[in-house]
Parts: sequence; C-alpha cells; structure tokens
Amino acid sequence: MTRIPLLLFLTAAVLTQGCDRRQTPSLNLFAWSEYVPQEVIEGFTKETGVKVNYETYDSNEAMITKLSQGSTRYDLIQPSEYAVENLIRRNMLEPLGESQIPNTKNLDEAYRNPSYDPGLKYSRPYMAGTVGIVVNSDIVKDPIRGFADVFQPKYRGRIVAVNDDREIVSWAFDVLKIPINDVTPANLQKARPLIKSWLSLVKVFDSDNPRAPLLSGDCDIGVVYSGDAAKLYEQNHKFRYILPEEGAHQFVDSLCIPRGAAHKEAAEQFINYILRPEVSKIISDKFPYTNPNAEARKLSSKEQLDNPASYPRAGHVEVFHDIGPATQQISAMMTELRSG
Ligand code: N2P
Repeated sequence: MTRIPLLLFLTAAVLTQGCDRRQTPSLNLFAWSEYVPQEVIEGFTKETGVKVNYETYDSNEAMITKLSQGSTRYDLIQPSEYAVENLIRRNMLEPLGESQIPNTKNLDEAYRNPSYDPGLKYSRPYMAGTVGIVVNSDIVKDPIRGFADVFQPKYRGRIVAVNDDREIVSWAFDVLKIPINDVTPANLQKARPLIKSWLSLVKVFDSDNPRAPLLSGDCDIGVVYSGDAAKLYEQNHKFRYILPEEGAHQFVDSLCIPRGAAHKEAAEQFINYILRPEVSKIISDKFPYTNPNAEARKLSSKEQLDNPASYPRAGHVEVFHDIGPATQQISAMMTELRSG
C-alpha cells in the first residue's frame, strides 16, 4: 500500500525536477570580450534567478556576421553606435519597452538622444570611449601627436594595435584627410599603400588585451581603446593617452535586443540592472571607459574622473556611421593585405 504512493511521489519529484531544470530562466548574452564583469553577471543571477550565458566577440563586424547567420539565438548584444545604426536599418532589433527600463533616467543628458538611435528606441548606452594612442613615456621621448607619428619605421616592432579592420582603415583615412565614413573602392585604393606599410610595423594586433604587451615592455606604443589606456594609466602614470590630432573615433557601446529574442523580458531586466548607479560603477571601476551614467559618475572618485583616458578634456573626435556593404570591401582588402 505505502509503496505505490512513494513510487508516485518519487516519479513526480523526478519529473518536476526535470521540468524545473528545463525552465531555469536564462539569458544569452553576446558581448565584447572582458567587458561585462563576472561580478555583475553573478549579482544579476542572484537577484533574478536568471542564468547568464556570456559569449564574446572582438569586433562589431564579427558580431553582426554571427547574428546574421542566425544559427545561435541571442537575447542581448552589445553593438557600438554605428553597428546599432546598421541593425536598426536592417530591422534586426526589438524596440525596448520604456517602462521596463526605468533606470534610463540615470543616463547623462548627452546620451539620451543619439543620432544613431534617436530617442533610444532600440538601445541603451553601456560605456562610451575613444580609440587613441598610448605611449610608455619612459621609453618614447619624441613627441607623439597622431597616427602619422606612431606609424614610423623607427617604431617597427614596438607597436600594439587593436585588431579591428574598420578602425585601422579610419586611421589611414584620417592621415590622408579622407572623411572616415566615405568608404568607397577609390578611397580604399588610396589608403591601401599606407595601410600596407603600417601592418609591417605592428608587432601585436590584439583587441582583447592590448595592455599586456605594454605592461611587459614588449611594446612601447599602442593604438587602443580608451578603457585599456585608462587601466594602464591607473597602474602607472608613465602610460600617457593621446587623442590623435588627425581625429579619434568616439564610440558608444550599447545594449540591444535582437529581433525575435526568446528572453526579451530577462534582457530588459538585465539592461535595467546595469543602469543602476552602483552596478554601472562596478563596470567602470573595472573597465575605466567614459561612463554615460550620470548617477554612477557621481559615485566615482576624483582620481577616476581625472583619468585623461577615461575623460579626455579636449580633442578632435569623430563618429562612425553605418557604411553598409562597404564593410565587406574593407574586410576583403584587409584580408588580402594581411596575407601578403
Ligand atoms: C572591451 C571592449 C571594447 C569595446 N574589451 C570597444 N568598442
């Protein structure tokens, strides 16, 4: 008599457990490498019970390619401004629910109505920054003001640069005074010899951790993301950050939900979570980019706000726009130059 209810109970327990396991809410996050601190992910999971699967990429183009293939379903992605623009144009993003993300109010006015996404219909800024030059001023004594000063034969084998085709092409365009968003076959042809000569000067291409060769002394000059430069400066003030005089790409890395995401609610919850001042502070403490969150910035120390890489005082900054199919022209040319 007692055996049957026990068996039923056990069967029910096993079934429910199996069911529970299948139903553990999850969030598939596809974001830049290193960029989302483990502490933030754990904090979110602890509070909401939502498990975060964090997959990484090291360029907007790589992310868009993978997203367009559609084989993996992501709930949350982290495109930079021009990639947001591209994805909006191609109808690949979900509009964000305003009432689900009340912490938007914490954003600085300057980030509330960007040209790449008017009214923040599809995106929320995560961190902003620039691509600039870092020099080890103990070693490099000659003045470095811009890209033309960096890419000189005398620095051959001493340079580290982010491994990003669109960025590299824009540096050459800047030096040649070609507008950086005017990516045409003719302009690429003009920039080609210059880029070819630069590639042979660079010792390390690395977008994930360009700090390493500068810290180890393998390289003395870098063209890197401002967050990496700021981290180097925190470690040692000999690492100076310079906004290239020819022009520096100013980016806004954002959070967006791909069209048709299975866990839209959890994704909006995550966006709202990172917009809390104390959570956003954890991110910019770890990766000292320009924090677009005004309330989080209030929690930063004077030292953090004085870091010239995180909050550059002045400089000639430029934004990238969606260039559509010209992206493929860049990548074809760069692949060819790298292999030859
Ligand atoms: C952090 C990601 C940098 C993002 N490694 C540059 N847009």
